[in-house]
Amino acid sequence: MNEEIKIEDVNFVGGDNLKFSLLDLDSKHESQWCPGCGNYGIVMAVKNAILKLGINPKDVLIVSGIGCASKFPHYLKTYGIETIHGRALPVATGAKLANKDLHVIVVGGDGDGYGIGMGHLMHTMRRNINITYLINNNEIYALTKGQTSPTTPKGKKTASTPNGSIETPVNPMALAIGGGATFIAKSFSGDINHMSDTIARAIAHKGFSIIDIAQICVSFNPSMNFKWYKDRIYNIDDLPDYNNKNKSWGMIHALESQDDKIGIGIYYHNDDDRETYIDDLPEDEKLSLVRQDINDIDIENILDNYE
Ligand SMILES: Cc1ncc(C[n+]2csc(CCOP(=O)(O)OP(=O)(O)O)c2C)c(N)n1
Ligand code: SF4
Repeated sequence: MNEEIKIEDVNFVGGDNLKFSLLDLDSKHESQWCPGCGNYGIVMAVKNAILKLGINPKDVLIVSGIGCASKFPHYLKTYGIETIHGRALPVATGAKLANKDLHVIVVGGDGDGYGIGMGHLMHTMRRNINITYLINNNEIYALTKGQTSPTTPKGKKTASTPNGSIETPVNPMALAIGGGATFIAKSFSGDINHMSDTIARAIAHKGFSIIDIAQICVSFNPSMNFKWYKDRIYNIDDLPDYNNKNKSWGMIHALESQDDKIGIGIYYHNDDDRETYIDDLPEDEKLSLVRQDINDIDIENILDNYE
């Protein structure tokens, strides 16, 4: 069973906390991603985060939807499940409720999370399910070859908008603050150190954590390349009044961060924001449901009601 992780104990720069190695996390599956895809860096960062936190890979479950990003579970030697487009969060919620000792990490694209899966995202945030959600946001539907997604910038020409998108994109950080997530961050697939540190903090957070990762897609969004991002990215923790405990601060800066100026960092982080969903479930109070003895449970009375 996992011990609770205390983020102060984590040595982010050295290797003192390493109990496992990168080899322990290597799935040996051949990659189906394009050379140069930002998803490679994100896999590396998740591995780094798991190692730095000293988590046993057997205690990790990675859940995804469908899309390029959703091939993620294939490339780490942890438990993993590739589910249905937009449905990763309900599956992850069920897994966490059944076994609260698992570190559940959900990974998917912006179409998966902010499009078809948006309803699930809102309810997972308000319930404060203690899982981590990574959205590999390449601002396009990549697997299906380049249609507009909910984060595609207005005016962008795509396979489905040959004259330019006429829709206003979702602002992920503002959405998450409004939705009640209790750890909200933005990172960049070209900055492995930033992602590793942010993902480790998100996993260690008690509550629902979401990281929107600006992800390079060299094949279907080639104009938004490494240099394009580097010219626009700034670190929000360099701002003189940085205060990630204050939702209003986070919201103001989330609304300022759009495609011409992209602020990476933690917008909001509060372990004491409110109870997690499982904290309010008496059945889950001591032992995970999967570890509880069900031999003495008699459901005959309940079943009788349905006769
Ligand atoms: C229910 C359902 N609707 C539509 C699809 C087709 N489909 C597969 S992946 C995808 C979108 C992929 O974009 P995104 O989620 O952003 O991930 P990416 O491929 O960019 O990583 C769509 C529409 C599907 N597989 N299932
Ligand atoms: S199409 Fe884009 S997102 Fe998909 S594997 Fe290739 S580079 Fe990555």
